[in-house]
Amino acid sequence: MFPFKWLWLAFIWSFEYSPGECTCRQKMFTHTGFCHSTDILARHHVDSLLDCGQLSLQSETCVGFKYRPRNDNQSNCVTFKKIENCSESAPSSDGNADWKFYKAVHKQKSLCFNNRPCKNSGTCVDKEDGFDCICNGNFSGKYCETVTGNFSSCKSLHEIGRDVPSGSYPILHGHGTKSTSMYCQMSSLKGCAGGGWTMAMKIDGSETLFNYNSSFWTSQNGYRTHPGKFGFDDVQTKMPSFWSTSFSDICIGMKVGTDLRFLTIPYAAESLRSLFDDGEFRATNVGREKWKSLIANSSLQSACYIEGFNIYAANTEHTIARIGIVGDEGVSCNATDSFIGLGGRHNIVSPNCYAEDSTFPVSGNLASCTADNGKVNIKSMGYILIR
Ligand SMILES: [Ca+2]
Repeated sequence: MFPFKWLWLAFIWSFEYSPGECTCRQKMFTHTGFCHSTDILARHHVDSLLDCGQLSLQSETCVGFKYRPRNDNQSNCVTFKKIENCSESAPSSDGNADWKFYKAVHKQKSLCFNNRPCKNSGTCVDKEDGFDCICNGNFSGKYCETVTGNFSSCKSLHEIGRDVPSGSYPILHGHGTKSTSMYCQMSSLKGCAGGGWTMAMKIDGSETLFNYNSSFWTSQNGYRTHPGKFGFDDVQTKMPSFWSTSFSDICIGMKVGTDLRFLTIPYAAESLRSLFDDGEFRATNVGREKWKSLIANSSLQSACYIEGFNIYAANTEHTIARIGIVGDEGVSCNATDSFIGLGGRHNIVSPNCYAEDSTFPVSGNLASCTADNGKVNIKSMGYILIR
C-alpha cells in the first residue's frame, strides 16, 4: 500500500501584508480509490509523487491528479480540472489498476488561530473567506482597533484596551458630562513603568505662565487644551484631567534639548488640583538621587533637602516649587538656594548666590551656594501625567 494516505502541500495563492491578516491557503490532496469522472488538464512525466503534487498546486484550476510510478524520471502524472464520483473502492480493471488518484480538498488556514488578529479582547471567528472580529462594546473596526467608548482616564482605557497605542483619546471629565481629547501614554516609559498615563500639564521652564504663584495651580481653568492631545513636545498646556481625574501615581517628565527623562511619584489623590489649592506642604519620598537623575548634570545642595508638593517656607525668599525637591547648604533648610522641579518661583530674589542668569526656571534645575555640581540654571520642558 502507498505510504501516504494524505499528501499535504502548502501553496500561497496571494500574499498581502496587513495587520494580522494573511490570505494564505493550503490545498490538501487526499488519496482516493478511483474517480469515475475526470477532465484532463495536463499530462506530465515526473520523478515522484511529490513532484506531481507540486505541479497540481501550481495550477489554480487543478482539482486533483492521478499518479503512476515508473522508473527513470518517467512516472506518469495527470492533472484534472474536474474530478468527480470518487470512491475508496479499488479501480476497475480498465487499465487504471496501477494509478493512484488524489482529490484536492481546499482548506483555509485558521486565521484566528494562527494570527490572532483581533485586538482589545475581541473574539475572532473564522469564516469561509477570512475572519470576523466580534468586538467588546468599547471598540470597533475590522480588528477592534478603534476606540468608541468613553473613558474616565487613560488608565481605565488601558485596563480593557490592552492593545491601544499611545495617542489622543476622548477622556471624560466634569463628572462625566464633558469629554476632551487627551494624550494617553499607553506603554512603559523608563522611570514610569506600565501604561495608562493621562497628560495633565506641560510646562515650559523658560516661560513664567506656570510659576509658583500662578492661579493655574489652584483653579479649574484649562490652558490651551489642544496641545494636550500630543505627547512630549514643547507646547504648554493644562488639561481638565488636572482637576477632574483621580490617581494613585504621578509621572514627572523633564526634557532638556532632546534628553527626556522620567520618574514616578507614588501618591494618591482625588485630583492634582486637590494637592495644590490649599497651599499646604505635602511630603513625597522619591529620593534625592532620583530627582537628580531627571536632568543630566543636575546640581543640588546636600546639607539639607525637602521634597514634595507646595515646598514653600513663609520666612524665606529662596527656592520654592509646586512639585520637586529643594536644597540648602544649611542643615535647617531655612534659606534654600537649589531646586529640581516644576512650578518654581518666577524671579530670583537673592541674586548674590546665583548664576548670572537671574531668571528662575519654572521647570528645571537651579543651584548655587556649594551645590554638589556647582552653579546651574537649566530650564526644561516639564510634564505631569497621572494614573
Ligand atoms: Ca542657603
